[in-house]
Amino acid sequence: MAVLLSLDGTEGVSETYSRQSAQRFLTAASGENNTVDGKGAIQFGAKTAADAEGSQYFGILVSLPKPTDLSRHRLAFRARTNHPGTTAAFYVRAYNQGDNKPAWSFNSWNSVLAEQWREICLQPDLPLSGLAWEPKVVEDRIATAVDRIEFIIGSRENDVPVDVLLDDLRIGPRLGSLQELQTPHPRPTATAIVRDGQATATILHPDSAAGKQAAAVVAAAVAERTGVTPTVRAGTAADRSPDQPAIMLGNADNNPAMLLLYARYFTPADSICPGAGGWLVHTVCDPFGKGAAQDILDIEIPVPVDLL
Ligand SMILES: [Ca+2]
Repeated sequence: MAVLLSLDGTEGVSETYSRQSAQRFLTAASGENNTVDGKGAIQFGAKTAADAEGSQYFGILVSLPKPTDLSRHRLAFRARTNHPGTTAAFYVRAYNQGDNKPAWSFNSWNSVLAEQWREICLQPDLPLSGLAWEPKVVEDRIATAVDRIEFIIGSRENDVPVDVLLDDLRIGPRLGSLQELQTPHPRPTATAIVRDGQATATILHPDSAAGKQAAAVVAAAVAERTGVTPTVRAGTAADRSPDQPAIMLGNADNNPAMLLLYARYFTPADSICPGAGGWLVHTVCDPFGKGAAQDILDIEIPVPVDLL
């Protein structure tokens, strides 16, 4: 994601809601635990009125350098509060240039702000960080020329402190959702491990004498059938999401290359399953979405456990 605003200070920031409150503040925060990017953060807050009836809100508007099309994007920023017990509400809204009604609006009354910094991601229709999309507020407006973003905090309690610190506003491409899927991902039925006289698959084995020996057996079998010997080496954590087909030996407990596949339930192979004396061979087709039709990432997992 790219930095949209580094939110270092109060330049280009104006107050909204309860502007007449004498007990509110807007400042540039800095120092340990008060900034994430190390260049300062925006902090605003207030002490709520002692005699108010109903909810009290305090907001700021942050100007963007130029109108920005958010319709195909998501936003992310860091936020925290010094008063998690009382800063119950958090709203974020985005406005198109020249329009005083929001084209994006999210809210939560569930105390999403904590004392520790957390990342908040926003994308219409996709609840990412506990803030709900507000279709009735947005109506039919599309965020194609956003020139300012509003952050609002609120409380239903009287005579209590509320605040928020905001830092490092970034923009990235919007995430796809299940509702937008047009077709299922293609399911390849074959994977080339040798193509045009070149090995396309690497054999990744446990870093042990038994692992090395097992890999040599598999490499020899490939060479016998194709005339090409694939690269053989110990699997590492850097191999968890390989770009090319791989033949992985062992299991998640003795081959670090398999940890991500295991964590995502693509393979059950660990020291319990299939267990001593058991074996399991299976293929995982393009588990990380990196393969095109002819370049499918296949992971084959021969697990002659007794050999390892
Ligand atoms: Ca900053």
